[in-house]
Amino acid sequence: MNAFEAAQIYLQGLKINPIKSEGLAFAPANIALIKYWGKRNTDLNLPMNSSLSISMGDQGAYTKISVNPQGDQVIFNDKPVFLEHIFAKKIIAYLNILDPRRPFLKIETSLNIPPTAGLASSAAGFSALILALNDLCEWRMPLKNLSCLARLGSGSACRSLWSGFVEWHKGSNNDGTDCFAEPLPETIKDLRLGLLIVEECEKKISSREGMLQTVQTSPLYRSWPENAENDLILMKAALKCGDFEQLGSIAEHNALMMHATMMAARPSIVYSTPQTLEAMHKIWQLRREGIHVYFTQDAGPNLKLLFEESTAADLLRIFLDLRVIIP
Ligand code: 2P0
Repeated sequence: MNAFEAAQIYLQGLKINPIKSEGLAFAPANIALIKYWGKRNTDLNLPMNSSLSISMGDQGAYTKISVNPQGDQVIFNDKPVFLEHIFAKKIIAYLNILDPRRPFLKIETSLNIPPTAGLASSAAGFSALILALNDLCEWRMPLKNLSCLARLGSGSACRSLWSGFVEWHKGSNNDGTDCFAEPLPETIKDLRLGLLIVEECEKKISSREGMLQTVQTSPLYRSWPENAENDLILMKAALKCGDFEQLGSIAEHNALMMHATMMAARPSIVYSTPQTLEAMHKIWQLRREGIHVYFTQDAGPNLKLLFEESTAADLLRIFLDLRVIIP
C-alpha cells in the first residue's frame, strides 16, 4: 500500500473539486508529551507507538487555498516560494497524492510560531492545509479521515486538528485506517507552556532521517514502543486526575527516554547542545528549590517548559526570553 492508495481510502471517492472561491483554515502547532518516534510504515507515516500531545492555543498555521488557472503557486508568510524549493515541493507532492488530476492551486500559509523554536511547523502546516481543502471543496469529511489525510503529509500533523490534549492511536491495519488522532476531554487548569530557545539553529538531522536511523541501528529502540505505551497509560491517568506534577514528570521522562534511544544509534543522534544540558540542570535545580517546572524536548536543542500559571512570573524572572503560551 502506498500513500496514493491510502489517500483514496481515506478520501472515500472525494476529489479536489473546488466548490467555494477559497478555502480557509487555522491549525495549532502541537507539542508531544508522549513522543512519536519511529515508523512501522514510512510511506504512510504509521508510527510504532501511540502518542499524546497538547496543542498550542493560537500558535500555528493559517492557510488559504484557491484555484489558480495559471499554475500552482505557493506563498509562505506573504512571500512567493519557488516551486523547486523543498517547502513547495512537499506541498505539491502532497496535493498530487490526494488527487493527481486536481486543478492548479494557490496555497497561502502564514505561521505565527517562531521558525527557530523547534516546533514542528509541518504539523500545523499540513493540518491547516487539509482543513482548508475540506473547506474549499466542501467535503464535510469526518475529522477522523482528515486526521489520516494530515498524517500522510507529516505524522504529527494528525494531532493538530484540535485544541487541548490529543491522542494519536498507532493502529494496526496496514492501510492506516485505524491510525488517527482524537481529542481527549480532560483539561489541566492553568497549564502553561514555555518556549525556551537555547539556540536558534537549523536542526542538523530531520525527524524523518532521525527516526529511520534510530529504528534501524539503536539497540535501545527495541524497548521504546513498549515503554512509550506504558508512559501513555500513566499520562492518561494523570490527566484524569488533573495531576500537573505527574503530567510534567512523565513528559520529561518520556522525552529523555526518546533522546536516550537516539544517542544509542549509529552514528549517534544528539540534538542537545551544552546550552540544552545547562537549561536541564537549571530546571532540576529549580525543582529542588520547590519551583514546579518540567521540560520536554523534540528533535532540536530547545526545550519546552511545562508549568502552572502561578509559576509563570518566577520563571520569566529566571529565563528572560521565555515565551509563555496558553494552550
Ligand atoms: C512528536 N516529533 O511526537 C515527535 C517527537 C519530533 C520529536 O513528530 O516524518 O515532522 O513528517 O512523520 O511528524 C516530528 O516528526 O515527522 C515529530 P514525519 P514529524 O512530536
